[in-house]
Amino acid sequence: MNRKFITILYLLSVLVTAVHLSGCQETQKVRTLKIGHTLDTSHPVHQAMMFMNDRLEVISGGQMRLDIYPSGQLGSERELIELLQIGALAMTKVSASPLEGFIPEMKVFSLPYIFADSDHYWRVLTSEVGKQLLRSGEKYRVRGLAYYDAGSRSFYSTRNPVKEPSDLAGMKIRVMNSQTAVAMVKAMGGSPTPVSFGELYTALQQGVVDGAENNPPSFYLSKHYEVARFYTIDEHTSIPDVVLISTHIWNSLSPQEQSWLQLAADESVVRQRQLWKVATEEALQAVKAAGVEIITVDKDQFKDRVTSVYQDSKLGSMQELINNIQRQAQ
Ligand code: EAX
Repeated sequence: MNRKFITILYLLSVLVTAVHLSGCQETQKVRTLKIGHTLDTSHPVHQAMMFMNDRLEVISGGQMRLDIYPSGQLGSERELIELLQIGALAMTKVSASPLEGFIPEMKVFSLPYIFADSDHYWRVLTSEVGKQLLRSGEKYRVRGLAYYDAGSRSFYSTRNPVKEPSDLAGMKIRVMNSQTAVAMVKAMGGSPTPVSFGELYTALQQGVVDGAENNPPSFYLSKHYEVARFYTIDEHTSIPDVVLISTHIWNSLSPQEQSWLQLAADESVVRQRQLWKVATEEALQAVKAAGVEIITVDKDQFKDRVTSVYQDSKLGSMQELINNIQRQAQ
């Protein structure tokens, strides 16, 4: 069977399951929204979703709740977005990186070193531009509800440490399903290899890839540090996580249900940012204690290598957006 056919069969089976479980179920007048994600239950994203559920139940007086499916049980981030588009799944949280395959403007978030620091990052996310980007998914049948903190991503490797960009030469580096991530690793001199997050531990262990890149909590909680013993703090990207709802499901909610859900999502953002900060500190300490070598580098060396990523012709139409983000640096 070819891949396309398998995908169609898979989607059909999901659709049939959806009729049973329903992306949005009404049992005894309780609206239950299914939300799937790819991270572990100990991850701040999952914890924040549990908080969102608690708040939703309280705010709605017990009339709405979430049903959370962690650890990629329902598919990779790309597949989860597709399920939202057909309304077979109500909600998800994905990185803005794979989202660029559906919403081109999201590419700007995967540009290396676009944010000067975390203040700049949050200033942009909460600005009019950030809000517009969140809403830009509507025409692709996914509505952004909120941004979660996903910190900064750095390289990690199994055999050799990355101390400067030239160390990436000949290394296969796992990237997310994102053209911008591919372009970035290429520009830095590595060989980008898209692998889904759920398959990455084995890919690192078996030498399918020589390294990957992620933020400290995901590096730690995925246990990738067990096989990748070098973590290089080059912080090349700060790509937000995006909480999404299928527009099919959103439009089926009453205005009151929509506002309850939006409020619970907004409150979960505040909680997630607190959880994130603690999780980042804990992750770095824990991997260090487990013997991972943490390498600090001259970030400018990495920055100097990625100017070509900004010259990509497909970014042409997004120049105004990029300028707007860069103008908010101070
Ligand atoms: O969105 O695929 C990844 O590396 C992401 O960081 C992760 O799944 C969270």
